[in-house]
Amino acid sequence: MSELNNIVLKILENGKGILAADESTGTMTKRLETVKVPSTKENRLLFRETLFSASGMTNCIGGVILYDETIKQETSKKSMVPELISNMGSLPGIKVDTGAKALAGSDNEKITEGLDGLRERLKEYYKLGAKFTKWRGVYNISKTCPSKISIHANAHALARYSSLVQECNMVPIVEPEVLMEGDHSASECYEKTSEVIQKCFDELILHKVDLKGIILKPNMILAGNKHKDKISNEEVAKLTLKCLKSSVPSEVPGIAFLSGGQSEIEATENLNLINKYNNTDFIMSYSYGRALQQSALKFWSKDIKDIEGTQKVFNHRAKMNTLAAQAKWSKELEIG
Ligand code: 5MM
Repeated sequence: MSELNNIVLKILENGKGILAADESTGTMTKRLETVKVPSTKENRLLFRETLFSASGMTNCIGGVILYDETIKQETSKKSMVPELISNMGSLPGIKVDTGAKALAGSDNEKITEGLDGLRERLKEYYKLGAKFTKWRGVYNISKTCPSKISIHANAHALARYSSLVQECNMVPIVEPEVLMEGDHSASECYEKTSEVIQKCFDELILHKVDLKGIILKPNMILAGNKHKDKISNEEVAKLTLKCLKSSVPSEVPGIAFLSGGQSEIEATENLNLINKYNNTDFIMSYSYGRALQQSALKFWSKDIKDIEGTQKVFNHRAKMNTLAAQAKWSKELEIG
């Protein structure tokens, strides 16, 4: 088994998932503003260190995606953040894209940037302890979107990124996110997500990426948030499985979903059903940002010194999602 495949299996073993704590400073500032905490370097570190040192990290969180600022920070106990994560039994990872910018030749669509100088940055992150990386391509659904240009350009960038990451002995997380914003139906989401994922794999294969050494981070199949009808959780799970079964090559060892604006419970319940009906060989787990941090952030904002209380809230969410990754979650477990 390759070294990269071992890393994937370690991150996703026994229902473990990924904590996406890679919000750029702009996004983290928005998150902190919603709970009225000033977005200083110190506060961003304090919240993140609180989560990274929680006991739930050891049994539930196989990997943490960091942002450039965080991977270079020193904790209150004077260790570097990646060392803290490793000591908790998890693996440190890093977001390496530099954000989604306006895509020339297309209206209202984005292309993710960050390939220039990437090889050098990867070497630096590897030295800082990163074992895996993340790059997110973002697509919206409308009458004309995602356009062929956006599907092609983002797939190409994801493949060039993945190939460079594997050259540096790290696992690339490949994240093509079809957004849930809009009035599209679930079947439109199904169709567009399938097209986007298939194109990503065409490019990954063209660029000789070892598919056994990647993690795919897709969206679930949902109706747009402005669509008149919501589909049931059972339908979400079945459509998501159908889409991935037909679009993802069987060599891929693991899939870790993004939550994409679903509520915490919805993201957990859908993951549980996906695993209940999983008729594939893929490990199906989570790589949640908001759906792992929302309640903890709200609790923490009331008293940023209440480390223990905040960790309790986070541990609960991590445990619920790890149970869901093994189809062992039920609503009753949420109480108490
Ligand atoms: C944690 O948020 C990441 C976005 O950061 P920026 O937009 O600031 O670059 C994002 O890529 C995240 O990893 C995924 O979308 C998953 O997060 P959610 O909240 O959708 O589970």
